[in-house]
Formats: sequence, C-alpha cells, structure tokens
Amino acid sequence: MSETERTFVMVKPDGVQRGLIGEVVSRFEERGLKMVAGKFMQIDEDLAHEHYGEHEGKPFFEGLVDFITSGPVFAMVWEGQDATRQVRKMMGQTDPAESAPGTIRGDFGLDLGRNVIHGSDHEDPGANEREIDLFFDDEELVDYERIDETWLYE
Ligand code: IDP
Ligand code: MG
Repeated sequence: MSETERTFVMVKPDGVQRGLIGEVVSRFEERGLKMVAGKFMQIDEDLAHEHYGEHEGKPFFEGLVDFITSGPVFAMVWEGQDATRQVRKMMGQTDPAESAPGTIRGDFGLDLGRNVIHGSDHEDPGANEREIDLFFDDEELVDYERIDETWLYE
C-alpha cells in the first residue's frame, strides 16, 4: 500500500488572475486529499531562483522567474496516500497542449509557459519535502483529521 505523504502545490500567477484557485482547491478536496497548509503570497526573485534552481541556465529560465514573480500565487501543502504522484496525475503534463482533458492543465491551459499549477515532482525523491520547507515554516503545517477519513481509506 502507498504511504501517506505531503506534497507542495501552487496555483501560479496565471491561475490566480484567472480565478482558478477555488477550482483547483475543489478538485483536491473532492479527491480526498487534505489541505494542511495554504498561503496567498507573492514570490520574490530569491525564492523563485531557489524554487526553480534545477532549471537555471535553460533558455526559458529568466522568463519563468519573471512570470512566477509577476503576481500573487496560492501555495499549499496537501496530504494523503501517494499524494505527490496523485497530484501530478491530476495536474496533467507540463505542456497543457499534451495534457489530457480532465486534468487541471488539460482543462484550463493551452500554453507551456502558462500552465496554471505547480506540483512537486514525484520522480525527484525529496522534492516534496524540500519545496514544503522552502515555502512554509513547521508551525504553518496543521495536523488534523478530516471527518471522512475512515471512508476514504480502508
Ligand atoms: P513541471 O511544472 O511539470 O514540473 P518542469 O519541467 O519542472 O515542469 O518546468 C517547470 C516550469 O517551467 C513549467 O511548469 C513551465 O511553467 C516552465 N517551462 C518548462 N519548460 C518550458 C519551456 O520549454 N518553455 C517555457 N516554459 C517552460
Ligand atoms: Mg518540475
């Protein structure tokens, strides 16, 4: 059985401007994932460089930093069984044009550089913990039980 874990998710500036925070949150809530932290904030240059460090030097990097710092984002931590991989599946492919309908990027995006949502990479071990630490202090993560947990898990 898969482990319960936490993953970092963020509605990007395009998603915030397009009024998609509620839609994104709804999808994860209805799936049964549990929000354990959430923060409406603006990312500065330093945080952008750290968060997207793996892409430094790539042709799209400066544009990506400009975009992610261009307006508010909604940063979240979601918890659940196999949460990191399940969130990535619900997000779709990096390029919305390649994302299946029914996924967040496939339903709400058309362009690679405006793909609405970020989620920790499940193929990069420790990425979820690293990103949670980067955006949240320990005290901002809330431990609690959802009332439907006994109906969500065997
Ligand atoms: P991911 O968001 O699906 O994990 P990554 O490859 O980690 O995808 O890329 C991070 C972000 O950088 C993407 O979500 C997208 O916004 C942007 N990006 C990636 N590749 C390109 C590109 O070729 N052109 C423009 N933006 C890109
Ligand atoms: Mg990534």
